[in-house]
Amino acid sequence: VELERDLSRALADGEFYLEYQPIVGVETGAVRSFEALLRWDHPDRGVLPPPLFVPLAERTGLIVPLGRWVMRQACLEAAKWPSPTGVAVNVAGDQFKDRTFVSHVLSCLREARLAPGRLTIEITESIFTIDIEALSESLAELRSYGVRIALDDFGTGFSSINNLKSFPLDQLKIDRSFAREMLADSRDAELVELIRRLGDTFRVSTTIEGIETEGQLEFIRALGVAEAQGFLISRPIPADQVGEFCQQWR
Ligand code: G
Ligand code: G
Ligand code: MN
Ligand code: NA
Repeated sequence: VELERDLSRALADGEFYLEYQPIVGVETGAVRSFEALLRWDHPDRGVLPPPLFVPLAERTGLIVPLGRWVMRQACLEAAKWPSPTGVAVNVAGDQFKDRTFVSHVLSCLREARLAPGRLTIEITESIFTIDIEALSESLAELRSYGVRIALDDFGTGFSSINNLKSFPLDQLKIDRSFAREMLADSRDAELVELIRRLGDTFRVSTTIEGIETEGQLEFIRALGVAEAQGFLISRPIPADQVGEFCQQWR
């Protein structure tokens, strides 16, 4: 209740900021992109992670202005990175209900002078509960400009493989729960391989989250997963460290 009141004030007061977590190519080790992760520097409670306030923002409708702030900030920051390093931005379903969503994304890209191909929009499967027609129209329009679409947390929730067929997608992000158990439980390993093959079938690339050990990285290399994200590579870092990370990485 308190947080709810604070939330509407926090945006105006500049209490939000983004951290960035690198995503690397598994074969080359090269940095491909960074995922933007929202943080709220609350004056009394300290830094709060998204699960503590994003659901609240969704309930109160503040997710629309907050999401617009995230998109603009991520594009402006990414434009300073060495090309063609990309940026991935998480977008909640309700943001698509905003009729100006697509034009706002395009205006952020234009303002930042960021090539659309350097932006990936991450959606989760919970998004499929909203108006599917309108959603896929918006995604298709963004894609026609070169923006990439990733399906986040894949393999959890109410996955319907059918969504892969009817949805304009470029990337599947395999949920980190699979990485966690993969070396211990052969069923998880087989699921990772299955998702990678689904990716081949639908011509979308696969990224796995939650890679924490060299062993896990070796393993997904053998399975042919294209990209990796996780603490082994780096925790999320402040925006002003991204340039340096790119320079000193390998
Ligand atoms: O930052 P952390 O690793 O705690 O992220 C937790 C979750 O919050 C992730 O699932 C991520 O998708 C979500 N998240 C992070 N940043 C944003 C954002 O800007 N908007 C939305 N809607 N979700 C975000
Ligand atoms: O929900 P989404 O997957 O978009 O958010 C990424 C979240 O996962 C972030 O909160 C980030 O801090 C967390 N994360 C990223 N890499 C790892 C990892 O290797 N291990 C664990 N346990 N969490 C991770
Ligand atoms: Mn994500
Ligand atoms: Na995820």
